[in-house]
Amino acid sequence: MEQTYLMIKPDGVSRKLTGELINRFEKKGFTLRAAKMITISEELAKEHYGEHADKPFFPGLINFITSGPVFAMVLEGNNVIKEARKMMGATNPEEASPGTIRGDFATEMSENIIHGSDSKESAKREINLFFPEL
Ligand code: RTP
Ligand code: MG
Repeated sequence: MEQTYLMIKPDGVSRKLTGELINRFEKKGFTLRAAKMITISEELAKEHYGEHADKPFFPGLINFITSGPVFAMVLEGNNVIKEARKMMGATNPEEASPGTIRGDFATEMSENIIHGSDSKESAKREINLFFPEL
């Protein structure tokens, strides 16, 4: 069964959206396989977002994602990588449709509530990075 890596970002955790978001994914029919609350080190953040290392927003992104606890999850189900991304909505909340997580709960790109793996390769890499025991 397909698995993806999801992470409720520090803004989502501090706004107490963790339960609401888990609820959405479970109601959809996906299974929570693993979960933990962690504060990410700078090193892990840079590894996770390595593909963006050369982008101008990288320092701000690293600063933000390490600014407080995140809720890290492995979610399992049919086509879950793509479906979870659909449920999250567009990266920029201004473009995210109502009904999506970013469309419903965020207003700006820098604080967009949740991360989700964008491909099978990313999912494998990110699950290994955050849940090496699985
Ligand atoms: P994520 O990795 O966090 O799930 O988000 P994503 O796939 O939808 O978007 P991605 O392109 O991977 O970007 C990672 C995060 O960097 C911030 N970002 N800022 N132009 C910008 O200012 C810009 N572009 C991206 C966002 O917070 C995005 O979630
Ligand atoms: Mg991404």
